[in-house]
Amino acid sequence: MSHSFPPLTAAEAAALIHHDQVIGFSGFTPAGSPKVIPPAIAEKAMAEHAAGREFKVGVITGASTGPSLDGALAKADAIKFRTPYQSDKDLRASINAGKTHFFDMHLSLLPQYVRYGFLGGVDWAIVEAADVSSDGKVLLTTSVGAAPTFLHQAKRVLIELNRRHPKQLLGFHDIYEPESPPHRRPIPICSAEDRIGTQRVWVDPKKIVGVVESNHPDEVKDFSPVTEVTNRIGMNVAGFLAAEIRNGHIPKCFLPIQSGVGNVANAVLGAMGEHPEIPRFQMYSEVIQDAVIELVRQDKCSFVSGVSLTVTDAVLQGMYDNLDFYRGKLLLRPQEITNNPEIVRRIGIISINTALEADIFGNVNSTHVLGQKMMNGIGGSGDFTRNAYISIFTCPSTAKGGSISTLVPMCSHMDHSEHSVQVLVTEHGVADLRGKDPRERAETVISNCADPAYADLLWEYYKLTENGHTPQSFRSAFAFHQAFLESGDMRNTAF
Ligand code: 0RQ
Repeated sequence: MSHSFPPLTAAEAAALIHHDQVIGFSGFTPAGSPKVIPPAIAEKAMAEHAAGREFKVGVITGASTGPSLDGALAKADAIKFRTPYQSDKDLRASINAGKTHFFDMHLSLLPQYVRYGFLGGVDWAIVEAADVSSDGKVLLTTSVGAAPTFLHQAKRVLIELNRRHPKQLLGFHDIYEPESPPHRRPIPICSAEDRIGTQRVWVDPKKIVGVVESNHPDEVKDFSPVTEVTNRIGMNVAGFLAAEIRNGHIPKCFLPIQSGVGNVANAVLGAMGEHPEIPRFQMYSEVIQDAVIELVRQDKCSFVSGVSLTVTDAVLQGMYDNLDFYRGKLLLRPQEITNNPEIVRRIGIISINTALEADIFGNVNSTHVLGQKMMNGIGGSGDFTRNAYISIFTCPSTAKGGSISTLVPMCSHMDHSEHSVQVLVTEHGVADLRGKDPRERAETVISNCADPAYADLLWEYYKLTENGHTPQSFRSAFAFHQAFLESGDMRNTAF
């Protein structure tokens, strides 16, 4: 072992954590999150509850995590508050039942919120590492997220040393934390592959209380297979971007791509890889999913900078067997840098994210099912959309077997406004909203993107009122949602 810190069992580590403390966990998506200490904290919580004592902790991470962290702690009712993003079904249920305080944040802002003390102090950083040296140099595993900030800001540190990850990961991370204003300097990234930081995070070794050994795989779920609908969405995005190259809006050398999370995003990337007119491209993205690795393998993607390697275990093992192939083609950075508005605007990112619903005027809801239930969170979609060279949102035109139209008169919750959303894409087509007024946008969205089962209803809504720059009817704006609540099907909408 290269370190000289006290070896601890997960239970011994959990015993050090007390009620009401705040923990910054590594991990961005399940990639790189600790997986043996959190279940032990959950067990401690259950024992404390059984003994009639309170036990809840504040949980801050880079983004979502997996069942061993969010799932175990939510099931144990051990989470006092949670930020900035989640996707675990048990945690989601607890949030939507009003039991867990969740605040949904732009991911680029999280590290500086912690650094500036907006969230109070951080008692513990619990960080998964591939290696840690006696002088406190921490080699992170499959994500960077906000781990450097947690390591620097926390009073005490626990390391989960995961032997699954090779020490040859050294060189795949680029660790850089900006100064706080007024001392902040420009972040010197002008191209996706620019390296500006260190390979490991340095932490004061006196803060490291102990090291817990682990051999647990990242808990990345398999993607749903590409369907006819997601494939058509992908082809529509690729076709739109190819036309943008042809008409000179995008330079022939192309621009870096950011792609969101989930099944739709995975399918879009696959389609881009196959389109003959899309040249070899770079990605400056957040989550590196399976489809990206395939694009790198095929040399369609020449370089990818991201926050996390959120790939399924088989894909990760394939990479580890051939790590030198990926060296120099892939870099993991803190979310504060990857999602940084300054860099997104400078390097001209084409952002492609998925919407839950969009309205005919181009506002987008990424987070709330029927305006009330939290799905995952805004994640990085706002960081990229607001600052992109071209911002694209994709979604199937319907959900839940056609009973929900994802295109509605007015979004039931709004994450991205008409001012930031430039292009909407469904399996039916592309609505390019740039340079259009609200009426033109509505006409384009309904004509090009709506499902035929809903187009007439959307036209009917649009024609309800002649008034105003944005023709809305207060009485009917949520008639689609109301019809779903009352009958389980938006096709029953009556104005
Ligand atoms: O539910 O599987 O139970 O049927 O929502 O929908 O179509 O599989 O989409 O997996 O791509 O996820 C927006 C959630 C999309 C994701 C969201 C139901 C639908 C299905 C999932 P079922 P799909 P995806 C940077 C970018 C925010 C964060 C972000 C997300 C389930 O992309 O969390 O963009 N984005 N980050 O049936 C009710 C609707 C619905 C609906 C879909 N209108 N009403 N249910 N569904 N539309 C990366 C990071 O930030 C980490």
